[in-house]
Amino acid sequence: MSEEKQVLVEQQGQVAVITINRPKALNALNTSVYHELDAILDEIEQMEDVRCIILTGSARVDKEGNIVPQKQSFVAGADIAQMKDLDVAGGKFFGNDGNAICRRLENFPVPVIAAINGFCLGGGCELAMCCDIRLASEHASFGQPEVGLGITPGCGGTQRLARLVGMGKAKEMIYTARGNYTAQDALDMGLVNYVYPYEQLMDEAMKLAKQICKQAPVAVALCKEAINVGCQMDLDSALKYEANCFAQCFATEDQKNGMTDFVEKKKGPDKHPFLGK
Ligand code: CO8
Repeated sequence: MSEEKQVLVEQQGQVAVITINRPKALNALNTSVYHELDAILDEIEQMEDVRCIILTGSARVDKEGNIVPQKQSFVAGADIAQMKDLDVAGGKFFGNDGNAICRRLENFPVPVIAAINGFCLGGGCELAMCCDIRLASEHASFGQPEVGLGITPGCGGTQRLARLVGMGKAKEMIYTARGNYTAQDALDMGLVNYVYPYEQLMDEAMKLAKQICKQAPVAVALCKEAINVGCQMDLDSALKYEANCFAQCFATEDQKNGMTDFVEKKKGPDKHPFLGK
């Protein structure tokens, strides 16, 4: 019998939905999840015309086979059982593996939306923070519980959280190890963009993804690059970087068609679709 995949991918039109699939361990991240995720990103690069990714966690069912929204998990952290016996070299290896995949996702040439359907803790919160946009179910909970386990965050938590929510809130979350920040708390601090009832989360993520898919894909990719790279620079250098991205768009058919359609007042079926050229 073939082993169950720990990461699943399904193409729905121009959207690839990636699902971390270890529901019995609340989708905790171990080395094989990282490697499977990496392989799936290779696969997506080969897929025809994927313009957006949604990343979510597999649903957990109770003994009666029901999905209880309060008990769901996006990713409840890195796998504590796997980390328990690591030494310093092992810790470095594990951390490097996780960091490499998070960085790949962060710089992937199409936008990634995290659909946070439940526990979003430790390495799970770090994974979500690599995504471009985060949506949460109203029962999701957030936290960086690492210091309660005797470790620091190891996959960008000390860096991306501070950049996203400010140093004060990041330090509070990390130093207290509280794992029960609510979706509303996450919304208030800017960690997520929107909160939806559990049942609506994937539909809303898909709606947002489709809205992105309708835009000129080269321009979207260049916006992602300009924001990610520019935010690490001083403003003058970042503006030069943006100007270069802006200029590159004028080599695309999508710019020619998009602007011609506007000037000629073409709408609906008369309008050129954006082809990513
Ligand atoms: N690792 C391994 N197994 C886990 C994890 C985890 N992070 N979280 C849950 N599980 C397992 C449980 O052991 C349990 O397994 P079993 O059924 O075999 O006993 C199963 O999932 C279900 O969990 P619970 O019975 O505990 O479910 P509850 O609904 O009662 O509780 C909680 C849910 C509150 C989420 C609870 O499971 C919990 O506290 N989990 C741990 C959360 C945590 O501390 N996360 C941070 C981990 S450290 C980390 O992420 C460091 C990141 C560093 C990055 C490294 C770079 C790669």
